[in-house]
Amino acid sequence: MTHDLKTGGDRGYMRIATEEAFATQELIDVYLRMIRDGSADKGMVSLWGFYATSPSERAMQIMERLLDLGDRRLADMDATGIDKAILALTSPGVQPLFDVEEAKGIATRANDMLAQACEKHPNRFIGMGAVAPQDPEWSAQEIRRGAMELGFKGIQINSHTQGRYLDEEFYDPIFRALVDMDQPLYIHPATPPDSMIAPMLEAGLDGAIFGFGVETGMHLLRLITIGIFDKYPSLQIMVGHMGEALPYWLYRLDYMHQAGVRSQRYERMKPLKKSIAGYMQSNVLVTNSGMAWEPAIKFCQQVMGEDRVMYAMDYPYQYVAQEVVDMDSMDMSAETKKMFFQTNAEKWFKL
Ligand code: 1DF
Ligand code: MN
Repeated sequence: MTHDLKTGGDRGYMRIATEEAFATQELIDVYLRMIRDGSADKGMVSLWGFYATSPSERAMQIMERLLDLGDRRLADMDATGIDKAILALTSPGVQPLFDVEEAKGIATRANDMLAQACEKHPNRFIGMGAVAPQDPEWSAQEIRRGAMELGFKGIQINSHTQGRYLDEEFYDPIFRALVDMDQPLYIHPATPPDSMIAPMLEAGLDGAIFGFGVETGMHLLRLITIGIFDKYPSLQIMVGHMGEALPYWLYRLDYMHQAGVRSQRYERMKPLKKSIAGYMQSNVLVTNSGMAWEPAIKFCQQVMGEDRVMYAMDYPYQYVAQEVVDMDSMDMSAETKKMFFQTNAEKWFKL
């Protein structure tokens, strides 16, 4: 520690944390049911088999914190100087559920509960809605309800839905609704689908340590390379964890993408209006959830633009006060630091 953490802007900026998770008990209960009846994928068994049943200190604390949308969470925010939290239903949300009516019911009730908490604490909580991509038309309606009735500022989708990716035409209603409502999509990680997870799981690399980022970075790349931002030039997509490694790869991605387009090696790989780096600078936003690391933050600011990098804690998964102190202490102009902690989130979430 080098200084005390207080809310209220004593360092010249408010801290807005942009990838903060909550859960509802009924969602956790469904995960446990799916693990028990054998219908859960390997990733859910690994992730929620751990958090929802482990007696370890980490798992117990995270479960308690996830389920609280009131005093406990506010006290934790106060203790770490977090002025506002942008909250979303934890990963993988209702996306793994096979019963689509059940999925929609749980997402609706989670959205209603979140909206209530935001209404009760309007200066502290901001909501991003949950959808059930299994039913894209319903999800589009729920995006509209979130924006027009619940006060939500975007939606979060937890990467793949049962091994399917949002670049499929099937999911187009979701993008149409987001663009109509002028709201961002936050693509949050999930454990990789069974088609991808085996060698990661074997080595303990399936979760937040690596599998999350690889799978989510690929998801965003699939959307970019299908031309989602040529189709919807105003669309903004957010990803956490410092861009899920894509910023560091940009040179190679663009070189190989352009080589692939020129040689017509893949039918799907069509010419785009911009380079991949170009889209990262006009349509992608990153947060530093889980990556309290000054060099990575500065690198992203350099390659994407200072207005495209935002602060996130990833509460309760990475509730670490020292990381907030470290971010406060970054060697960065006061103006840029305020963008990072506060004004970029205000701008892109339209707070
Ligand atoms: C973990 C990390 C879990 C993140 C999460 O949701 C999550 C974890 C289930 O450490 O298991 O959102 N994260 O974003 O880094
Ligand atoms: Mn997260």
